[in-house]
Amino acid sequence: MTTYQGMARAHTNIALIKYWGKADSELFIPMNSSLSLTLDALYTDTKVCFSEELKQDSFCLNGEEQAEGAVAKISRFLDFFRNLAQLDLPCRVESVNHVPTGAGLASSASAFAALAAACRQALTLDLTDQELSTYARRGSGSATRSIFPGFVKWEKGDRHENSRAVPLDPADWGVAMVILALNTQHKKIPSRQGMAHTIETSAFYPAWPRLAEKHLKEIEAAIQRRDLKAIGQIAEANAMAMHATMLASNPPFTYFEPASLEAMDQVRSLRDQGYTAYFTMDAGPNIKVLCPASESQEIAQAMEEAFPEAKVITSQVGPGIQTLDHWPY
Ligand code: 2P0
Repeated sequence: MTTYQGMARAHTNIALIKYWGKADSELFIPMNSSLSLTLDALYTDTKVCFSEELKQDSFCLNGEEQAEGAVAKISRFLDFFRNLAQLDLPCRVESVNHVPTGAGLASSASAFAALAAACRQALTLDLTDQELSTYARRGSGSATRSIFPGFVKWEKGDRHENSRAVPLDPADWGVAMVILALNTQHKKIPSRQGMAHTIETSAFYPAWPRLAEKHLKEIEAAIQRRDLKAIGQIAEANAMAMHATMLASNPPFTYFEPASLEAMDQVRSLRDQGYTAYFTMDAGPNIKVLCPASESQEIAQAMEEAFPEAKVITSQVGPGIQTLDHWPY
């Protein structure tokens, strides 16, 4: 019986320079390069088993068997690896997402990075981490960056092979992030759909790739000199610029909710009190606060007091993908 098994863990990442818009939606080539911080607190463990004993692909997430649509998406992704290994075996995929339930933080970034790493291990594929990031990208753009630890750049490239992640800095100099999960009931627009609509209709979109590339140069210089204040200022400006492109689309839409705006105010007020705290926000209402690790507990406490309904998660910087030698469940 031929069976190939692999297990891997990948952590999620939060973009400080955002990816918003695809130049090629087939290949997932982005309109601009982006940059993120990998987080320790949120991750996905994934086990794959390619076997001739199986009849078809299947996918179990957090102990729940997934429906046809979700399996089809996974199957298309597995095909990249089956093609590389030149084999045609069905695969069983099991994943456990370590994301607090109901926090509105479910992420495809750690999911596809873990799946790609598990496939590489199972099929003993001769792929570097950088090459692996190009495959992770084909599952979800943000997964490209979850292959590496710390501050990671996703170079946009112009074809499959060169749209890849580059590790910039392990961020092991006291960087942290406090996540304010606002857990609202509002149904969000999937980011894939949101970015396509923004490109098609937003009068502000043409300015976005240029601004993002400028922010990227500035933030890379700030990372190099370990200037967390400058990193935070650039990240905050970049997030707001991305959200502005959506406000200027037609019909307009936004991920801002009243609580998101209140949380931004809270971060500004923490700054007034002397904290080095800067926010960013993605395709949902949650606010993430970049800060020094030494201030993260006090910032988290202030957030908990201001938003008693929310879940507050303090995260250190996360590692890159890891293979697992046993399945911890
Ligand atoms: C980012 N986001 O850079 C940006 C900021 C959301 C806002 O990457 O279509 O789930 O699978 O490539 O990666 C979310 O988009 O989209 C995202 P697809 P993805 O983190």
